[in-house]
Amino acid sequence: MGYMTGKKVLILGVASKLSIASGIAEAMHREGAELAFTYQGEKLRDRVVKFAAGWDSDLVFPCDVTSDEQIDALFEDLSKAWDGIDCIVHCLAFAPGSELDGNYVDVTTRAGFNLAHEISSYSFVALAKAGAKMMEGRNGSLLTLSYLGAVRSLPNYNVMGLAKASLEANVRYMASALGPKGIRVNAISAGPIKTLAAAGIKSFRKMLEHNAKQTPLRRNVTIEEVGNAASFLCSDLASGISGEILYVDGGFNTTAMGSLEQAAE
Ligand code: NAD
Ligand code: 0WE
Repeated sequence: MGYMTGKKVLILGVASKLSIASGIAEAMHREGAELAFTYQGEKLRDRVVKFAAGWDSDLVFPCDVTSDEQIDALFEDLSKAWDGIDCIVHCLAFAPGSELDGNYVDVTTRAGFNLAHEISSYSFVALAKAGAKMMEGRNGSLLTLSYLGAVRSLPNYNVMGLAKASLEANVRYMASALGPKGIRVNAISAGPIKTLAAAGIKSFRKMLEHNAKQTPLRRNVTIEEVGNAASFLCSDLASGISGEILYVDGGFNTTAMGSLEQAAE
């Protein structure tokens, strides 16, 4: 019997089979969890319905997190199928593409800053708020996905770095606020992975190559590895862990000079 047996998990952010959310769904399904999914915009609907069926789920709801109405409707609809929710997995982010390319000070705008923070950070607490009633009394947990750009600067990540810094602070404040109700709140800070969100980024391939060479494990991580860590963090095996940012990055964040293997003599 899998260690997620009996858990009802809502996963936001499946857009393709490459999505980190898909790696998480795969691992949680393997461990016996019951899953529900959301999609952003009607264009993605049929695709997510198909993926959900592959994980034995027919619970698929629209949710663009910029809309309070859609967030409320999500839990209203889900409550007709489930008597409660054990976990919410927040696997989404957005900043305008034009602000993820070039000099941070030059390309950042008020509108882009606000949108990045709204979608990538505010939405996490908004979901916790709207889902609180369904999560009551179940020792549940919330999980989100972050990136090292929250705590270090790197080329082009720009305003997304600030949004992830806000998201990580959100994890700590939500952990404090929801801990008394028995709800744990954590994040995984994943190494770079080629997903749809990454496909839109200039020189992502070059970054992946560089990153692999500078990582202790000498390779990049996979959505399966993130999925396994996510499944653990959302399970009762992690009952003592809250407010934590767990790095699943092959050790990249722990080194100061990476590797000298590529350096010129
Ligand atoms: P992805 O493109 O597969 O997923 C991103 C998801 O965000 C999509 O499903 C998209 O529909 C959703 N989304 C965007 N705006 C939304 C909105 N307004 N409402 C609802 N959903 C919205 O890419 P991914 O790489 O799997 O990204 C998932 C998470 O992982 C993000 O938080 C990302 O920052 C994080 N992350 C990614 C990497 C990486 O290298 N790929 C590394 C670390 C963390
Ligand atoms: O969080 C992310 C990417 C999130 C993302 C991606 C896009 C591309 C398309 C947010 N918004 C958008 N907007 C779009 O229009 N990652 C951790 C992956 C990522 O993105 C980078 C990275 C890494 C790593 C951008 C620049 C530098 C590194």
